[in-house]
Amino acid sequence: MNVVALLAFLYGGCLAQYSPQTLPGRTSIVHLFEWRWVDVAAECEHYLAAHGFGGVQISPPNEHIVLNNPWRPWWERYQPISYKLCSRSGNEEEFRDMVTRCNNVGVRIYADVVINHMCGASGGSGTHSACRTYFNAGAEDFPAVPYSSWDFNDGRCKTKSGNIENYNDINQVRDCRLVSLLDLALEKEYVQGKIAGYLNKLIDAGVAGFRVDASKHMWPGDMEAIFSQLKSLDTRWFSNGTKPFIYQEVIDLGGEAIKSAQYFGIGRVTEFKYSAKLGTVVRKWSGEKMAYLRNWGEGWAFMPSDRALVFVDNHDNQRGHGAGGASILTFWDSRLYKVAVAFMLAHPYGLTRVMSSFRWNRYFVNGKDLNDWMGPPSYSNGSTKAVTLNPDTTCGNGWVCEHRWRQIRNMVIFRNVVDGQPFGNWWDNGSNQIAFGRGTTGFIAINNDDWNMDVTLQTGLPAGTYCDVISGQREGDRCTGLRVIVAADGRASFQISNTAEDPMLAIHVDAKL
Ligand code: QV4
Ligand code: CA
Repeated sequence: MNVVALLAFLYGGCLAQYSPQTLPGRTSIVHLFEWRWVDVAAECEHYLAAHGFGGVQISPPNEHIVLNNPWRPWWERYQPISYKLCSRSGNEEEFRDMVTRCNNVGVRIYADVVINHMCGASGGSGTHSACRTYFNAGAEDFPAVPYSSWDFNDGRCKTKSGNIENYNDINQVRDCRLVSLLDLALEKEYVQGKIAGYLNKLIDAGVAGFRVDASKHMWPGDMEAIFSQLKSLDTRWFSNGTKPFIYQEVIDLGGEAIKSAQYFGIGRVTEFKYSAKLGTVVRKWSGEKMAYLRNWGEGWAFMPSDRALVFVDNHDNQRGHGAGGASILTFWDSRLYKVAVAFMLAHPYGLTRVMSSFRWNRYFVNGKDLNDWMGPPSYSNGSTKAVTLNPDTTCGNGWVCEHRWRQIRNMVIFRNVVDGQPFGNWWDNGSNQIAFGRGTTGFIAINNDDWNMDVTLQTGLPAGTYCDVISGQREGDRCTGLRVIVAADGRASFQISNTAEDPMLAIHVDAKL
């Protein structure tokens, strides 16, 4: 190995935990929230690989509590009972089969790992868990791990209730119970070893990394002690010595004692400001305008781009949980949602995660959705329904499949095409009409004003006729959508009606006719 290669290797090795280890040119991941493993595997093979998706965030794969009041809430999966690979999404065999099949078509799997706690204190005792494994929450007894009361933080927590009461007290946030969830003593080598064993089992199955749940509630030093015990990724699919991708769930909207930056040494961190702010801008609330997006990213006091995991909505804030607020855009507001997702995927900031949801019966009382607990589409015995496909490639059985919406799926490809190209050729009308390009490879124009947009702009693109990937796409030398003609000087005219189904146009060099 020459010196340059050696340096590149060492550099790559050191920074491995920030890279999703996707195939080259694949830049986004998708969260298939609550999908069954058999459906994820099929989606990798039949859709994600062909449409340029880099990987999938899956719901927690370990054994969790089963709750009947409310009935089978989605959040039961955030209450671990053991580290057996057995959950509402499927059993261990199905899990291993999914990871293998997705990797075989070049789509990575990232496991959502819940390692800060076990189930809630009032979870009862018995075998009401995904694999009927016995536990006793009151006695803090989880024999299948095994954990006993020695392995929990009770002694270290100083609040009266034993729960987190004040988010400005770092010790409480990390050593007390998050909404009564039994808080693991992560400073104990024994506990660290059990968790590292669980994560290594997932690595052995072939996962490429982890979404680390509730990271704010764990001391970075304890997390480092756990992650330093991790194996390299499976050499069936990854080169020798590749470390797992790590992205940590820390909700830092500013104003709390715990900052995202405290976790940068371990891996990437979720940038929740991105989701909250983008929703506010696209909704034009609080005096925000699309024109202000000119310096989006670090210019908005977000974390460094190479540390950020970004999204328009996630499984919590789309239903009012964890930093949810009225500004968050979701599939329920589909027109504005597509605008926000298109902007995210066109803009270079951060590593992008697309949300894929299920529908539930929202029931608002005084602005709060009383059905925010509702679990995935399921049968009366509690088993999750399959993701079925309609003839028009949308999903049935209550699955929303935002990632299959033409406008979103085609922008995932746009991001792959423009990868590495600089942000440039910004234009705005001082209000809510904006446009920008990515070097010489792609350009997007959005009209979020209440009047028509009609401008000629420098796109930076080579001359030619391009197919708009929002209204359609290039299929061979045919375009199923609108066309945009770029002149020899790189300029093109953009007319976007404010009442268009999707008020935007996006073109890139792979959609040139
Ligand atoms: C309730 C009360 C407690 C009370 C207890 C008594 O709130 O004060 O002591 O009953 O039994 C569920 C219920 C919650 C209940 C708790 C324990 O909603 O009301 O406590 O269970 O029984 C998800 C849901 C939570 C859910 C949890 C466990 O969002 O509602 O709690 O799963 O099932 C913060 C964190 C951030 C977190 C976010 C939601 O900093 O880390 O809140 N986000 C992640 C996940 C999220 C998950 C968890 C963390 C917990 O993304 O989905 O919470 O693993 O911002
Ligand atoms: Ca904790």
